[in-house]
Amino acid sequence: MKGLLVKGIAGFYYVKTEDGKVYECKARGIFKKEGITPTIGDEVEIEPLPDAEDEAVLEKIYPRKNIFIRPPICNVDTLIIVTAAAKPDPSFQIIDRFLVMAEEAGTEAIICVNKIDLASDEILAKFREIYEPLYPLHFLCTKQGEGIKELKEALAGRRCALAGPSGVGKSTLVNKLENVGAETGKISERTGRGKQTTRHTEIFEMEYGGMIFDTPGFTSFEVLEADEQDLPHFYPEIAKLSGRCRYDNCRHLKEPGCIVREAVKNGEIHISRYRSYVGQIQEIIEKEKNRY
Ligand SMILES: Nc1nc2c(ncn2[C@@H]2O[C@H](COP(=O)(O)OP(=O)(O)OP(=O)(O)O)[C@@H](O)[C@H]2O)c(=O)[nH]1
Ligand SMILES: [Mg+2]
Ligand SMILES: [Zn+2]
Repeated sequence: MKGLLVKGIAGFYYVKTEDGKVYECKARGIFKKEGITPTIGDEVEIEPLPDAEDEAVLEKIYPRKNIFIRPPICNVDTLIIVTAAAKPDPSFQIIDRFLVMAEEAGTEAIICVNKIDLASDEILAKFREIYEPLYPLHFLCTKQGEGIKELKEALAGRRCALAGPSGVGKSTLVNKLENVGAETGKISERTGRGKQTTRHTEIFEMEYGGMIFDTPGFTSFEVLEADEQDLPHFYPEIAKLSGRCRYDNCRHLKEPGCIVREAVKNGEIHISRYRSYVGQIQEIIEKEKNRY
């Protein structure tokens, strides 16, 4: 029977079949031997156990369109990067890292700035300044349902994954898109951060068509698989200038004749984005150095 892996907890995989029934599955040993981990979003083949109501064996995983390591999900059409305008304060660096993840996986990316009820005009203007030229940008007050209708329209028919730090309102957003009962939490008074309310990734099917993956909040990342040469391609505004620097292998750091740095100076590339790029490439260089 064909199905969709919607949830995985402690070695059990929950697979929803076409008739809407959910089976609790164990994976065949062969996957482990081959180093394959069943992943949320996988399209799979299951074999129900003869003497159990809703238990089955996960037999086969169909080829994946893409896969993310953290959060571990696959077959994503659109990555919805959620940030709060305040509480917790936004980090452009974290947003840029998620954007690189999306570029790397070859998915679309949408940025949602939530909690605009708590935001200053300055911060909203800053979001526009940095991201409007690059990616679709939605401003939301999820609590009051503001901006939800437009977002729904943009997401119809797609498999979307929510990504963003704890407490920005991902699960609240899932419930606003459709009341599916995703668990939500409060912001800590003391730290101003979220409390990691969502522990496990889960897929919710939406009535307007499409599906949403709710994921736990992430702010730290496994350093990219990407190497130095790849990273510039994951910043579209840098990729656009590809091949125009004096040196072919320009990393756009301190090399003379660098067109990218020129573009930062004259405002064509936003300084905030360039800072994220520099931070990431330095991290990659550092990591590569330590490998030898
Ligand atoms: N003021 C305001 N608060 C909001 C808004 N949207 C969500 N919140 C609140 O933010 C808090 C955190 O929301 P969650 O939906 O649990 O956040 P999350 O991103 O799922 O967090 P994790 O599951 O920990 O990753 C809750 O108290 C929500 O009520 C909004 O638009 N405005
Ligand atoms: Mg959550
Ligand atoms: Zn350069």
